[in-house]
Order: sequence, then C-alpha cells, then structure tokens
Amino acid sequence: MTSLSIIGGGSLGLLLGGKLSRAGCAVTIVTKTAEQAERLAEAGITIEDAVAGEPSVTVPIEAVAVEDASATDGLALLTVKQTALTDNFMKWLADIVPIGATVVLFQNGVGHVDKLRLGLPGRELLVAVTTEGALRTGPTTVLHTGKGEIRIGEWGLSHDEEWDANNQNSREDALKTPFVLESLFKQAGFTVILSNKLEEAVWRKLLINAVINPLTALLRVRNGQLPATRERMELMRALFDETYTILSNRGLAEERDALWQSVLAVCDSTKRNESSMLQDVLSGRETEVDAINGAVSRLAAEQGMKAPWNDAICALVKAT
Ligand code: KPL
Repeated sequence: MTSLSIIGGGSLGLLLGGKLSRAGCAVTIVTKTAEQAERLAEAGITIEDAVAGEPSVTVPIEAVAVEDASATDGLALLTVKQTALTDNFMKWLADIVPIGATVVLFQNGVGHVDKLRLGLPGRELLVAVTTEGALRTGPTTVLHTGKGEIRIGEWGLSHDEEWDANNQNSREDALKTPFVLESLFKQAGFTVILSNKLEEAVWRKLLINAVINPLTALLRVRNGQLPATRERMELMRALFDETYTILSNRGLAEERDALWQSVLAVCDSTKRNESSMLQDVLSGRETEVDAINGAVSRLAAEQGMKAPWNDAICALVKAT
C-alpha cells in the first residue's frame, strides 16, 4: 500500500485526501490546527459530489496538526496556498520532509517553485497544475464542484528530456515517481496527464486564475455568475487581453481566442464554485493576488512592459 502525506487541509487537500484514501492509499493529512486534525481523525473526510450527482462518501483518514507532525512520508503533496509559504513554514517544512522525498507542489500562481527549491534542497520537486473544482464546506467536508484534470511534471524541463510523458514503456519507467503518481491519481478517479511541457500549463492556469479569481473576489460572485452580464464580460476581456499579451511573450503558445474560450469554459465547468480568492476574501484571509496578478505585473516589468489592469486589480483586492 502506498503511503503519502498531504500538507494542507483546505479544499484541494481534502478532495485529494478523501479520493486517494478511498482508492486504498494510506494518507496522512497535515493540518494547520489541532482541532481540524482531531475532527478528521474522528469523523474522516466526507466528499459531497456536485459533479456526477453521486451520493456523498465518508472515508477514514489519519490526520496530524503541523505542531505535532514529526516526519512526512517519502511522497508528500503540498496543497497549502502560496500565502502559507512564510519563512517559519519553510523552516518547518525543511525539518519534516526527509531528504530524498518527493514533494508535489499544487500552488496557484508562480514564484513558489524557486522558493521551494531553495528551501528544500535534496528533495525531488514536481509541479502539479489542476483544474479540479473543490469547495471546503467544513473542517472535514468538501464539495467536489467541478471535474477537471491534474497535470504533473517538472519545472524547467523541456520536451523529450529525462522522461517521456505518456509513453511509459519499461519497468524502470513505471517505478519513477511521475508514473507512480499517475497510477495513484487514476485509481482515485482523477484525470491525470504527465507533461513534459508543464510551464505551458502553468502559464495557462495563471491566465485563468488572473481573470477569474480577482474578479469573482471583488464582485462577490461564483465562477458561473462572472460572465453573466456584458459589463462583467468587458472587465474579464480587458484583464484577459493584457495578461495574455504578457504571458505569450513568456512562452504561452496557445491562440488568444482558444484561451478566451477556455476561460469561459472554466467559468462554466466550475460554475457552482466560489473561487479560492473569493473564499479567502469572505473568510478574511490573505489572498494569493500577489502570486497571481502581482506576478503578472512583475513579469511585465521584466519585459519593460506595463500592466495597468493587473496593477489596479491587485491593489483593489489588497484593499478589500
Ligand atoms: O483555480 C481556481 C481557483 O478558484 O483558484 C479556479 C479554476 C478558478 C476554480 O475555482
């Protein structure tokens, strides 16, 4: 039986934890508070399914609070937000993740990979980009609001290097961590794609988050309500166009119109979702706007470009 740790008991941590545990993995969730760890250990994780209309399931789970965690398993999924990656947290992480372990990074935005590479030397870091929709409805319950996919790969790996994604043709390949993860996630019912071009997926997700997350947070609407009026569509399009131009200079290759349609499709496929930024704003938590729209402005500045829409949106979300 594979054992793995999930660091972060938010919506994504609970969704992954519940589904992987149900598929037979020995999962330990590391939570921010002792109270959540106790509740999870007592009650398990309940997944409510808003996607296929399946009945909700409750799965037993091991859980431990950050302050009580001693060491993670050799495979750990990091599902905390970028805002959690403080100096203290990074120090704690370096103490509990063993040398040689693999850590899969699920953060939105950009900037975290370099930080984690510096903070976790000697560990294998993989990056995951997911479009799964999840909404935490309590300390032990999560609503699966939209079926998406999980792309996994290495940061900075260009095509054909090292491992040939989706072409597992030897027993050795099958033992490499990306293939182990692929098989675990598939067994748990996720659509998983191993990618040698993960940066493209990161830019794509950054663009989607840069449009949907701050606007839903500022307008206090669910994802499906965002494109519901002409005025909101105009705001979306202006933010989209500016962000697309900046990211296409960095290697985002997909056509502008196809990506605009993808943004609208994500609003639709996650229509019942409160975006993670809206959830943060509503709970009074710090948002990831700096790692998303702030990062787009910084990428623009590196190219000698201006990003007035991203600057303004970032300032507005911070002032909310
Ligand atoms: O990634 C998301 C988020 O909320 O952070 C989207 C895709 C917008 C789904 O809500």
